[in-house]
Amino acid sequence: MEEIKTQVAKPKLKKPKKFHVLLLNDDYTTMEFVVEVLKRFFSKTEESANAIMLKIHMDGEGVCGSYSHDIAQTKVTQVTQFSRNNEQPLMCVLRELSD
Ligand code: TYC
Repeated sequence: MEEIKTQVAKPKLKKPKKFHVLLLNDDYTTMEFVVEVLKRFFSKTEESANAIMLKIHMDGEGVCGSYSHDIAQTKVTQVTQFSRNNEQPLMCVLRELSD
């Protein structure tokens, strides 16, 4: 009888990468608008939205949340569209997290 050889496949799953969504400071976007963005798109409370906005204002940038690539990219698109619709130059960007 012919011998049947089987091999066990190595697991090929990699840990999904995470991406930070950041807001960048500028001189023109109003503080009120940034707080509204943080509440509307990142589910922040008034208090934490204010703290994050002030951190961005002081440091130049700040993290709003971390997500899978698809969700992070959707947040960037939505925030950018909302900002342009409201004539605000606010910049929202994606940054890959090193693990
Ligand atoms: N620097 C802005 C101002 O003084 C406020 C601001 C905060 C703008 C955070 C952008 O991501 C930002 N009106």
